[in-house]
Amino acid sequence: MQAGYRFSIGPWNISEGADPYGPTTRAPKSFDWKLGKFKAAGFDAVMFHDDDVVPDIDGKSAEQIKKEAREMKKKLGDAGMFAEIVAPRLWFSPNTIDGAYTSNDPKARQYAIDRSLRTIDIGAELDCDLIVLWLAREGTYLRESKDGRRSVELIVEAVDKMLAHNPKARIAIEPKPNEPMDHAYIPTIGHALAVAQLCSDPKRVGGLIETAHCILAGLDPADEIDFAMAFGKLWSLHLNDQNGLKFDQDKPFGSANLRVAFNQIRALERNGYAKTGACVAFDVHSFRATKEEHCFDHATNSMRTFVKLVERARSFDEKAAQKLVADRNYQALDQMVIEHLLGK
Ligand code: XUL
Ligand code: MN
Repeated sequence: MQAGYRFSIGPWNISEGADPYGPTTRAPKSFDWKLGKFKAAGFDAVMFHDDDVVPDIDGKSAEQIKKEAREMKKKLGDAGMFAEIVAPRLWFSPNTIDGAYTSNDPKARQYAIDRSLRTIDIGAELDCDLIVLWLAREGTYLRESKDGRRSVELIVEAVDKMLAHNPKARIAIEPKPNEPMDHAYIPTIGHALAVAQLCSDPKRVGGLIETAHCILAGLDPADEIDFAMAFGKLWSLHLNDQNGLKFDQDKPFGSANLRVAFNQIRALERNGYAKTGACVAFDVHSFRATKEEHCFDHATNSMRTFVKLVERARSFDEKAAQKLVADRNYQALDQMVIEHLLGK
């Protein structure tokens, strides 16, 4: 814990550098190797996809899945860490080529729900009640292929089944407007929280905001954080950065726009995010050109930048800023922010 915040990271955040135009550039690392890195860097928690905990999950029985989850729990406990979230990886399987909960094929929809319930079981074994849904393929390649209203109803139906499966489970929807789809059905936190209201137990449905996803939606992530926190519904956070409207870059936090990063920290600070007990996670990836020996630097750098920006947020002269606001002197306010970020 640094600056009062708890930090989390996922095994997928140490990646091998493949992109759609070329193969990997770094060797894969084992989970144990990654866990050692996470701990040494001061992370408190690990984020998981279901098959990060139980590889080849589709071929395993419910009992086997729980057994392997218990083994992971022990491994985490031995490292003094905990599981922050578990997310069903619903976008890899041949069953979900055209979507998971919103697929036009009822067998695909059933597969997605069954797998989500297994994810909740894994969470229970890990003592982790927070289930994240990144609704990767719940959208369309072309709009005429699905019915938007029906899709919302199918998502609500799926979430309701998850809520009924385990009364402790909480669902955090991670919105993203595009990629891999042309358009996704739950593009912003406003959409996610509206869906929560349609569910059988709205109190147990909230959100996870990712910087890059907000920028891809043309929104300011600080406003999205403020919005979710006004509802008490920001249950996790994926900080990273994104240089404009292109593929999801997952750059190190603050890498593209330091001021946007600063404003996200200000939003977390004014809303008391740290006090809610929720974690700050960095959903970041190395640049493809990164050498093997630097394959975790993007994560430790993100944490460093975060802690330094917390200091910048706490030392910002709010009184002076408020005076400029009252005087409508936004020119001076703008320069004050710039000079504060530049330091002495
Ligand atoms: C995809 C993304 C995912 C989720 C976890 O853009 O952010 O890594 O965070 O499933
Ligand atoms: Mn994410």
